[in-house]
Amino acid sequence: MSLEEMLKKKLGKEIAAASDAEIYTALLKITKEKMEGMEHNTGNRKLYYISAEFLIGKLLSNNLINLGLFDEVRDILDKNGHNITAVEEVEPEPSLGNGGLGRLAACFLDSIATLGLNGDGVGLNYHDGLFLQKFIDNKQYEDKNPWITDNSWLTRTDVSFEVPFKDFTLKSTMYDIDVPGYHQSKCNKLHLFDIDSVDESIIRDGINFDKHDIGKNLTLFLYPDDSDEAGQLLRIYQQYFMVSNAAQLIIREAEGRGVDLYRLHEHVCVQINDTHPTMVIPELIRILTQQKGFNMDTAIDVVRKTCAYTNHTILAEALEKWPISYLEKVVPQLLPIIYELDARVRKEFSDERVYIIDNQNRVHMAHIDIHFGYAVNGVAALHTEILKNSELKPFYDIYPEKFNNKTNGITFRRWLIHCNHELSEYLNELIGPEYMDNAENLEKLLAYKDDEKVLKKLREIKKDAKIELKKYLKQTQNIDIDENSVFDIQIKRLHEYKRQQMNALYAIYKYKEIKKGHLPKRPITMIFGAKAAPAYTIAKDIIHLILCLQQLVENDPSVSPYLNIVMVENYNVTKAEKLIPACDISEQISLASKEASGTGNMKFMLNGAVTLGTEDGANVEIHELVGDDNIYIFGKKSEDVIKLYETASYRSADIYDNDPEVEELVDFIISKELIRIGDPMNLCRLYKEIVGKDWFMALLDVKDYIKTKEQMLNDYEDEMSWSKKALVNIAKAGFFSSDRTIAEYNKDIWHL
Ligand code: GL7
Repeated sequence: MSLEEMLKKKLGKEIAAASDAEIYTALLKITKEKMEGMEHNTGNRKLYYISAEFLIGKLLSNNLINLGLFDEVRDILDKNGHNITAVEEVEPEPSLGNGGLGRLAACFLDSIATLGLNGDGVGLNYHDGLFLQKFIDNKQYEDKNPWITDNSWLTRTDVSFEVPFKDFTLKSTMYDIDVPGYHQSKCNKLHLFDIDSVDESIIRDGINFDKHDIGKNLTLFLYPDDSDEAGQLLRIYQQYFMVSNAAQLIIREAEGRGVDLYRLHEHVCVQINDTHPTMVIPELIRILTQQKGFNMDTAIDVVRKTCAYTNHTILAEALEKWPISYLEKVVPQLLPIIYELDARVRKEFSDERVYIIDNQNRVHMAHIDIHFGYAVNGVAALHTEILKNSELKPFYDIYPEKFNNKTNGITFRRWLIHCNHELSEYLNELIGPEYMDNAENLEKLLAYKDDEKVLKKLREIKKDAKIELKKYLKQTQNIDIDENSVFDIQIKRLHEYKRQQMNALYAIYKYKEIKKGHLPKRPITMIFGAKAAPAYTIAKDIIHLILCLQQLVENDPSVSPYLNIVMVENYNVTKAEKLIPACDISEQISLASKEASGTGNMKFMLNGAVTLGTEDGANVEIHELVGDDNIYIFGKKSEDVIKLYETASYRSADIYDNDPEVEELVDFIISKELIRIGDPMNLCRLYKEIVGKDWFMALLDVKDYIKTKEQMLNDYEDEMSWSKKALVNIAKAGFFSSDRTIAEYNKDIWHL
């Protein structure tokens, strides 16, 4: 049967007569059936990628692309008066992740399947995911974010386990999402565990709920507020539920394959994505010793050869340390094992910095991973060096052979072929489709770097993407933007280290310049998108500042023709897919040493934006690849920043007091213009934070930042030379394909 006939049959009516929602559901069912018929990848060693987050985004188009059906479906819909973009709108986006870490896990699943490797994801089925962001009175409000509908990509399986907690046991249900590789005949799975008793009706006004009722709340939210003890306990419940299911699944599947558990490591490999799944180590040891007759030495030995750990951050607050008393309340069965692991470490090493349990009775999860796993990797070259030389130095001194770098990557299926059809089709025409299978082929584009026709076409494609974004913002937020302006975009989680506040100071600078009559050559559209963690006060104050600036500029006719500030509501994967193709200037301005890698930087580059960035994370590698002429670097280097922290010698007040230009920008936060629009409490708090603390040193780099951005805006006016920069960025992006990253993981760590 042809695809068109199948679709008609599923719909039970003519395609032309069906609604977009009906077509979406029919396509989902057809796609799911196709994937159900596909075999799973096989291999002697199987990977389990355990992660608290999988930010998979909408799946219809990507599955169609990978199955090789996208063009056919698009044509069938066109022929019948429908449009694939409108059909995509119907699909709810699962918000099973928070930022780069979760999106990375999703890109990795795509590449693992594309390389035909035997590997599944394991995580949790949060019904309301991360919160839905709303702006009311220029402030962020959080609402629940349900995404599971009657027809979804989830398939309920009959796999179920008993997960024992201190006071009760919960029975799990495993749901699967199929993960097809690009043009592959086989498939992998994402396993998401859940409980049947979860109850969304306990959520009241926004995202509040009874944190004690674990049988009802366990899989409601990703990262429930943990500013109190009940919230922290809930996170431990979630983590243990995730890893206990994972461990039981691993053992059951291994036994099912006839694996001798004493050789588990030869057949299984577990990648621990950040510290959230760390308890899988003591849990596996517990199962092997208590249920499978292993002695402690052997169990530890086998588990150590099975588990590997990825570190994604050097921020202390993100390296989890759970109080023993909390673990005692939730999973007392793990404590004898954790004590045993700690005792072994203490026996072998005298340096207390490598102990598992510290003198405040807290368990350092990363320390378990490093001692009792066989590999530790950072996510960009600079980040791994910082881990080895400062953050995790005592561990590197003990286990130099375990440390390795795996620079992050992104799947080109989603971040080029899907989100930017026009560009990918043009690339096909120009350099042939080989880059789709091997991204390094993008370099062929360099042959055209002085070809005016090509450069002009790239500029046209960018303009078309801007027009698309303009339509989308009008539709969704009733915001008008000018496609002839330069698009300067910063989209990422809101965090002080990412320095959205420094970008806001630039907006203030530009506003003041325009007020003085110094008009830019071309209007500037500054776009932000970011969610702030619900309990992160200063991050929310920064959102408030940006929204107030947006309103100020919008209502000032002497400024609005030249400057437009837009904060996109509820920034997510779907929005990123519309924003990234339209971008000229990619803002990657974290305080050097703090952004482990970044992956948005790679997505922008691939879509022909030019980076404005510090020497941080993967920006360093982008810089090396494109060369000085095709990136704008500013700010203090990571060595200098690390020294400033070590010597505790940074004082933002000194800069503020001694530099009238900086003072003027910062003072504007509490100016009468802004206080009239915003909430004085929030604005004053932010002002005081920047003058009195500025922990992530925005004032240190702000002047260099402004100068470099001005240079960039100037250079943008030379159309051909700017387009050439865009071309070089696209051509050099091949290195950042997650297929390359996964091939490296497989070669150096997984050996599947
Ligand atoms: C992150 C890093 O902050 C980010 O730089 C990196 O690209 C990403 C994937 O490795 O991991 N670490 C982290 O805790 N989150 C990240 O996005 C949330």
